[in-house]
Amino acid sequence: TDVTIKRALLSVSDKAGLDDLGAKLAKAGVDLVSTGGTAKALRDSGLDVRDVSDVTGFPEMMDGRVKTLHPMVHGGLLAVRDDADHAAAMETHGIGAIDLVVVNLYPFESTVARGADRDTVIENIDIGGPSMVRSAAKNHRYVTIVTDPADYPELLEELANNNGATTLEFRKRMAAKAFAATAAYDAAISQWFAYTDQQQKFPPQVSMTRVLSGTLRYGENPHQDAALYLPRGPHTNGLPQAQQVQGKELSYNNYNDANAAFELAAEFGGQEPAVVIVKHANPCGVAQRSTLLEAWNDALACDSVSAFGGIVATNVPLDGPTAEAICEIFTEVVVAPGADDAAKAAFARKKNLRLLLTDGLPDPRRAGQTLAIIAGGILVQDRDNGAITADDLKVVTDRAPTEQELKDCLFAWTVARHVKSNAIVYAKDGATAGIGAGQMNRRDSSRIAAMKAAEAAEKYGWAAPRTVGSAVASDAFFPFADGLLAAAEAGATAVIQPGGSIRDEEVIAAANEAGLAMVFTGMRHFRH
Ligand code: 93A
Repeated sequence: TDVTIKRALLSVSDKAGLDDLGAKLAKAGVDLVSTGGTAKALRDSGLDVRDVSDVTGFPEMMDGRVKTLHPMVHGGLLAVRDDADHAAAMETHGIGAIDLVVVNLYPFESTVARGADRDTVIENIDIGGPSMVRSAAKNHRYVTIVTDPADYPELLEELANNNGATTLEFRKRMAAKAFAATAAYDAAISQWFAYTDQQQKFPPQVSMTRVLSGTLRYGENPHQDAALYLPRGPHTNGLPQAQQVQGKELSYNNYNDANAAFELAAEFGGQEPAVVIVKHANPCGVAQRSTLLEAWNDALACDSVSAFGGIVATNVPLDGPTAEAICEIFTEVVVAPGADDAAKAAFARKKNLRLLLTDGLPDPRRAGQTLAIIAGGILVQDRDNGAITADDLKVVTDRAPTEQELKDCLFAWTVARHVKSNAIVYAKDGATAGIGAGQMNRRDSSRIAAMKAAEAAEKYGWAAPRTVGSAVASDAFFPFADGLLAAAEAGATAVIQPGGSIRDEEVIAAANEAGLAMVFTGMRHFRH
């Protein structure tokens, strides 16, 4: 099943690595056939090449739109070599077999990306290239197809190891890659049409043009298979781009949780140190302080029980003292925009801890889409990148929040949007005091958050829970006064919530009665 490469057709837009490949193929005695620009490049580097127009008996015409679309090419690619009729047809028409095709396509996506005009974009829809790629890939039993310059070294190694031939295994693998490449290429074209002509809203991200990056050990549970996919095109500064410095392989849940932690850490910018501890995609402690170590200590204090086996993210590079402190409890993953040597040395002693270092923080306000698969369909929506500032807040109570209360409100609000609904977050002096997540009613979230704060006070021997004198954030409006009253009971003095309930008046009256200051954001942050 090995096929010796005698004749190769090279036609590439991306000419990276071409000279070297051409030279090595020529040295191995392979005859080279090429289209205009590729032939010129090879000749310029001193190689002997036959023009495809010489093979077809037709000049490249119509601005290059018709170069390789010819039976002399496609017959040479598609013929079943050991079929007598095919062999006879080749003989009759003087069609020579082509054993290797090296093609990469007109750069459609980058032409769109640089904002080229419509005619230029259309001209960059490759027709002859994908046709050759598909012909060769279909006939992989005899023909080798290579579509990615990154595969040139492997091709050469394959030839070196097999006496100038390729194995069926290699040809199959490259054929699969080739069809994936043409499928992605056509998907990009169809998306461009959808976007440009039909003004459809969700073209670039929600696409089939995703590449499989890695197969994960398993999914959310061991009986589920899982993989990581990356969108083609520019990448966000996220976890798949991070460098894993140490530790076990990342699991599906690790990715999910670390992403939740890092996205929240990114909300705090890269200046004043912040620490986020996440469990099961929910933050269980968040703090922003003048040092990272203080931020860690205060984030941990919020719910030190849940923090065990947690995921930690920071918004600034890790330092030694903070790393030492993190190492005192069992932690699954730490993700940060960098780490100093002392921090790396501290983590190195925890062999299993996965340490991920990024070049920076993802932009929390970036546009994009999220997907949810439901039985029989896919739900698509814009990312929740909406944000409010202090100026957007509407004071609805008799008492306006103090400056400190306002700061605490905004901090609690920032955390709350990253907590599964129903979300209730108490915060005081730049640290969460209690977090209630994922309950089916708001009052229960409120109570759970207060309970966690009380447990922390007991554990740390504080005179009072940190909810006393705190601000409380609710991801959606309080439908009744009871959730708000539960917060007042826990000692909160300020409230931030979207407002918009038909019972707002009732809730505002209850807030006034309890002496609370309350602001409305006018924006909801459900997270399901
Ligand atoms: O315009 S095409 O769709 N018509 C063709 O017949 C054809 N054959 C190869 N584009 C065609 N190609 C593409 O030309 C290849 O896919 C490759 O990207 C490019 C190489 O052209 P050159 O060798 O002139 O630089």
